Amino acid sequence: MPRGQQPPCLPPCGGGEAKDSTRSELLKASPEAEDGNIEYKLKLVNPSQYRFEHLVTQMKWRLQEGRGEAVYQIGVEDNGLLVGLAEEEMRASLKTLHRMAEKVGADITVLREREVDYDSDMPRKITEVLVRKVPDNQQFLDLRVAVLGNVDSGKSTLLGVLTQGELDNGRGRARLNLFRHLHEIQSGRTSSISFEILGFNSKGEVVNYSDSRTAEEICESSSKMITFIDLAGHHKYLHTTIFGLTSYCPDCALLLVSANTGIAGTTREHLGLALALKVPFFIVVSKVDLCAKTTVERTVRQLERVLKQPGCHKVPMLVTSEDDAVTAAQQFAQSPNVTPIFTLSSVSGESLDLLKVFLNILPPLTNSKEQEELMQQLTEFQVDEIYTVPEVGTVVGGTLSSGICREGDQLVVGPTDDGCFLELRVCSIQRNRSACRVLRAGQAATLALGDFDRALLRKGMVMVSPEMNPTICSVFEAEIVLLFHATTFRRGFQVTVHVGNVRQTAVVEKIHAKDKLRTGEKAVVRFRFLKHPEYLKVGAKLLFREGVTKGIGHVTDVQAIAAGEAQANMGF
Ligand SMILES: Nc1nc2c(ncn2[C@@H]2O[C@H](COP(=O)(O)OP(=O)(O)OP(=O)(O)O)[C@@H](O)[C@H]2O)c(=O)[nH]1
Ligand SMILES: [Mg+2]
Repeated sequence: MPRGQQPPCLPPCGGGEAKDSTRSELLKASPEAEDGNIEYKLKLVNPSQYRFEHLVTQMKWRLQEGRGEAVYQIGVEDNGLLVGLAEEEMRASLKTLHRMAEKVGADITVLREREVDYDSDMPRKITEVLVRKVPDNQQFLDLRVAVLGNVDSGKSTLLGVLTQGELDNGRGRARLNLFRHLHEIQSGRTSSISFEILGFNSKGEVVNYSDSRTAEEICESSSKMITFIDLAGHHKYLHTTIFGLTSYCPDCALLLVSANTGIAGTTREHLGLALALKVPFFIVVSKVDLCAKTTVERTVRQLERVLKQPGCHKVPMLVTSEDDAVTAAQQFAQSPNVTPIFTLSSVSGESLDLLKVFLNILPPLTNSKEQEELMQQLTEFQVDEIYTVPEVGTVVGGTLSSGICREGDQLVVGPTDDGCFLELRVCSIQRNRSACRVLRAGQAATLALGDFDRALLRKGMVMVSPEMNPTICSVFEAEIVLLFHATTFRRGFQVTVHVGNVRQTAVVEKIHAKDKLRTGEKAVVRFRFLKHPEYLKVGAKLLFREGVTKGIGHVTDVQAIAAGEAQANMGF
């Protein structure tokens, strides 16, 4: 179901606001949506062979809608009436559900059971079941989560704890495996972008380095894989953090806030980035072991206040039980405004389980139709990192933004400084350090390019199918909002522009219909890249900054240039 529609999931029966709800509200969920991955079933008792086949087909369709995951709510009528089933009927229904899942090769896990009380002597229950099947052409279901938050809020530590399976000692032990540079180990500060993986098997159990030695082993045992993108909290590395958020196309972001400091340092800035880039996010309040309950509550209240402000328009949802975590995952997937808030500790492990329940159930946030459409398009891979690997040669890391990429594909990469695209061959593909033959739109991977000269590549380039004929430009227009500028923003001003994985200094050539801009004002602005042309698409989200100056917007026009004309166009 497309995000933004009314969530059809059940209202929570324990905790939170549900306690205040009247009984009639509790007994009705939103009617079942025709598309989407949630299916209501009143009962599934002894179906005829014909009906069973129909149920199996329907399950396949729901799984396809949820890109490998579906939720069945048993005991609920199509119109959302929470009727409930007596124990015997429920047992028979779950047995049928098992048979259906077996037939399609899926696994099922009971998410939760709840009683509906109609004042009768016989207790009736509703059971919510997660059905998961890794699509035949995929190794596992895949979700990317960017991790944001102020310096020292505990981002790397939380990821260390989740992915290594051992608690932290409060002095930085858990984050040690995540650091990539010596200076990071010495300072305790993340300066680069690192990727960490957390798997879940078909039963919803965590698969991480506590019982697997290598990433390959984790991939092999998992049916769902969460890739966390650990970003830097320090202001000094904001460019890298923005790059992580704009170029790796995360499904959602996790914003970490330390319980003892509350919103501090770069928290607001990171929150603003997620809002500007329309990346849905949830919040984890960490370090609850360090402070009194009242301090944790104060931080949560502060967050709730900020989230509800007109600029944010979010609906905060505090998660305090497993039941809340299930509801939060479903509502978060269906409405971009719902913002779950977890409170936990990476040292005592308190409430870490709730976050794991949430992550296990959280479905991919793009729906199957969008995904299908992206896969039909021509191949386009964003180059985010470049390495040289001994005995392999040049390797690029990045994300396939559209189409499909196979081992052996011939692609072109560019634009070079003079606006050309160069031919190359994809020798092999790896995802999460394991070999993979086919890459699909939305997936991140590393591609080995054999002896292709590394010096010809740079971050921000694209590798596309030769038929694409990509438009490149050094001059483009964007509709922008100036978020902050100390004085006035005028022609001749230079800023660092971020569009997807493109990051380059550009000069403001013209502000349409105005000669200057002040904080909060909107305009269409013409920019010119200073170094080399870039591949940009109309409609792409744009972010720019220079010192305290900040702005966001989207590309409205590109002045396309032909290959080879670039040098002249850049004024060289
Ligand atoms: N007591 C306690 N300490 C924690 C907790 N989480 C993290 N820490 C400590 O907080 C310090 C900072 O944690 P990091 O994980 O490096 O913070 P970060 O957000 O990754 O910081 P940057 O990468 O610099 O942005 C470390 O000394 C951790 O041991 C927690 O839940 N409780
Ligand atoms: Mg860190």
